[in-house]
Amino acid sequence: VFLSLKYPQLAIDMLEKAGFNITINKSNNPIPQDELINICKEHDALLSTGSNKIDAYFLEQCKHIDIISQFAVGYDNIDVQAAKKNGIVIGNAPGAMTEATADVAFGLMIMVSRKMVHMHKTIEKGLWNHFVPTANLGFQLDGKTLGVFGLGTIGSVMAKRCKAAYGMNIIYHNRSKNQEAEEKLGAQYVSFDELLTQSDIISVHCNLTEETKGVFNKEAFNRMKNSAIFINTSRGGVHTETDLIEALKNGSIWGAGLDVTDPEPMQPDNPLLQMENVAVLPHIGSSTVEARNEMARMSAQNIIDFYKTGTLPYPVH
Ligand code: 8YV
Repeated sequence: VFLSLKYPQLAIDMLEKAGFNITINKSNNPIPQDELINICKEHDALLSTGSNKIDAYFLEQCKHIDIISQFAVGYDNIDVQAAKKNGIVIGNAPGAMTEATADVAFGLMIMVSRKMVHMHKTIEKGLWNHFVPTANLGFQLDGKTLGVFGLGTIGSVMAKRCKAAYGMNIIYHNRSKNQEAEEKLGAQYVSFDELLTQSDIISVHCNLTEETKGVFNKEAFNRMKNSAIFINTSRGGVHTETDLIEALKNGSIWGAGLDVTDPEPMQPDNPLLQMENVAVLPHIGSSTVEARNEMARMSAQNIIDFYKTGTLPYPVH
């Protein structure tokens, strides 16, 4: 088994205990695709992550691979159809980072509503001089309307936190209705346009697919409230960055909180980093000890069970 990065020790221990020979990329730098193809030629299984480009070319070159187990819930870096065509089984780690990612969305929402990143910077710049009654104003979140784009596992936990903490009204837009969330959270299904026009905060929790790529674009931002906050902790490709920058500059929306960008990493000269009502984090949704260990367990278990029983506990179909 090749481990494309130095994953948590739990994954290494589990695989070694189960008798696998493992090789680890200990550098912690993502391996360029051509190099990874050459390495995979010497291996039967790959423990991969979002930074590995596993496209049709890769899968054609590595069709001898039995299983690719993704250390993530998202697998937009993998061409699943091409994997199927080449008889390669794919697994992932759904649910491992649900709470951790919802916390980041929730935190970004508060950070943006009170301009916390900007406030921190003003102190660093020596600009905390005296109290000004009308300066540094954000706004409160109590009773606001949260619009969830993609009310699945993570979106539901974000909605649950917002309802419990702020009594928020929850609306959502999905491919299909989420009956459980409607019953438990009183969430109301709305059209995409209603989500845009009615939400005070929009939080994105969908997968990145051909359907969701760039849906938060100029048109969408123009439909949103001028006072709205846009939060994205799913994939940067779901919003169009140039349109988001424009929308923030011209006041179409009030603020934005991002844990994901396109491309990643974001460069330090990005104009978003200079904006008062913006908070950007370096894709830390799953960065908790608990989540990363669970991701390690699930992704290792996929490989172990596949060779033992022929089936995966966490398959991607
Ligand atoms: C990972 C994620 O940090 O699980 C996901 O889909 O976005 C994060 O947990 C990232 O994908 C690295 O693989």
